[in-house]
Amino acid sequence: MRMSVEQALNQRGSVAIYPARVATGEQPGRMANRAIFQPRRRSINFRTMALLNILNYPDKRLHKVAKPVEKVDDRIRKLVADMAETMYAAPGVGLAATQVDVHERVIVIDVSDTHEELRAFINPEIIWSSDERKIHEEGCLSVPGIYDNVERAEKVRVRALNEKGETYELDCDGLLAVCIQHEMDHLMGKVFVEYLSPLKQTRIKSKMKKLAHAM
Ligand code: K1U
Ligand code: ZN
Repeated sequence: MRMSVEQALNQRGSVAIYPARVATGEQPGRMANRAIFQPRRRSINFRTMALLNILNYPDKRLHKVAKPVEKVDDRIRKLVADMAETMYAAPGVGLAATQVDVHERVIVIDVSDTHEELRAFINPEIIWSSDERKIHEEGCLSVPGIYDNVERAEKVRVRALNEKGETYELDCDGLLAVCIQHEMDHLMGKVFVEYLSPLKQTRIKSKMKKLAHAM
């Protein structure tokens, strides 16, 4: 059964970081299975949570480079909560702050079927990538209706801050690895269609512009 946003962010409105596969000192490339995160509570009131507007490609603001978050405070926790709600409502499995016109290094991801694995990545860095690469079909909430294959590292290790401002590391593979690389591109102002051929990009831009005029 899927979790609601209210359940994913717990009863007092906190961003719940559910047990996740996290790095526990193993060599890069080995997936660790020990959970070190516990759900935790913060004083964000859900009643104030908001659905944010997602920018559509080819909006120029999607090409802005996000700045590091200076302090993980209630403003950032509220942004994480709003981004999570927006991602679940879309629906999607990830969202970068760039896509909601906030140019700070914040990402939310939940690749579970049940909305039980919401993760916030604040000031994320990829600290290791596998040499093995994999082609995966990608979509993007900023390019609705367009799906295409992109080749990326099969596995990555990410270092980021959580919503408490604590540093953590996470080994990612499968859809999570694809998604974190896709979202980190957004923070650098890059949209996945930019990996496609110039002809495909032109067609996608024209389709998106037609869609915008029809709305
Ligand atoms: O960044 C985004 O726009 C979110 C994007 C993340 C992503 C998905 C797949 C491959 C790479 C990156 C999406 O969530 S697109 C929507 C989507 O994939 C999805 C929607 C509902 C259920 C499952 C997946
Ligand atoms: Zn995207």
